[in-house]
Amino acid sequence: MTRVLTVAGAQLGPIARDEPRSQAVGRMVALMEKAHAKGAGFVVFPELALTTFFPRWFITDQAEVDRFFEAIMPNPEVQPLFDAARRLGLGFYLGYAERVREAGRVRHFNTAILVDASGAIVGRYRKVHLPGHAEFDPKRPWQHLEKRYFEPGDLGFPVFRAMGGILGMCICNDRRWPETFRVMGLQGVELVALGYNTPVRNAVARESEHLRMMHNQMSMQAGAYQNGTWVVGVAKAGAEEGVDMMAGSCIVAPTGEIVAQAMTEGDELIVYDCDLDAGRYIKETVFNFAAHRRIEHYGLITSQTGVVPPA
Ligand code: CDV
Repeated sequence: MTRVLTVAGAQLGPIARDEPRSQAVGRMVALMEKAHAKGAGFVVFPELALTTFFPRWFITDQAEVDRFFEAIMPNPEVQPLFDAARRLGLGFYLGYAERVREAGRVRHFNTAILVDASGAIVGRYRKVHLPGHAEFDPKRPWQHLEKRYFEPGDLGFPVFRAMGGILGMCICNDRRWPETFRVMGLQGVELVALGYNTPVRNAVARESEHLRMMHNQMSMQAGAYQNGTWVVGVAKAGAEEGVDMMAGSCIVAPTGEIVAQAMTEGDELIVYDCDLDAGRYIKETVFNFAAHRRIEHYGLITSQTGVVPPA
């Protein structure tokens, strides 16, 4: 018996700085309805899907920064997403800026949640690999201040039994780090959902658009193949507040092949029937971890961050 989960990647076009949550949520519910009409059971939205990608601005007023964050999830403005999940029988992955009071202080995370088809939050992930910088950088045409506005995630890379399979999450820059996928691979992950906000151009170095798209795809394809898992990568795309954001949302099979890909830079749905057992033969042969991993040689990966060349 096959375990097929029909998955939709719900790419979003740009969201303006002053676009109200209700408008973005309305666009997302429309995509959920389309996904349902195409038989999908799970929808993946981008990173920070409810607002514009605000880390591109240096903002000193914390109250203004906090306007991009959600202090409660769900809250009345995003409730239509949860209602649609229940009404349509659709699970979803949602990236958003999380503001939470924990351990007696206010904390800020770049977060994704997994919501099941009953509209219940069944998983949470907080972005581990925060790119960019913490102070204003005058050399950049736009800023990337994730290290200013967020703390690194503190939940690791958990996986969840949901939607009939073993699902994991990561967020944007995480996809470039093989450790992200391997930690989930070691928990038997079958589908990794991820959202991204990636500028088409490199803010600090010369790098062709073609190369940047290649790196985007290559990271997800390698993560998929090396762990025998589906990967669903979904963009916030198009010209957002003067910065061109990469599109190319895609669904990658456990073989590493891209099986569905967005063609536009706007709101667009891609759909594929993902057989959650399709990666089993990879997990049992070339990437049979129990048979082939040599952990006695991997110590540097968890004991050292930067490069230490030989003397
Ligand atoms: N939102 C991101 O994490 N973006 C990074 C950019 C800055 C390179 C990414 O890895 O796509």
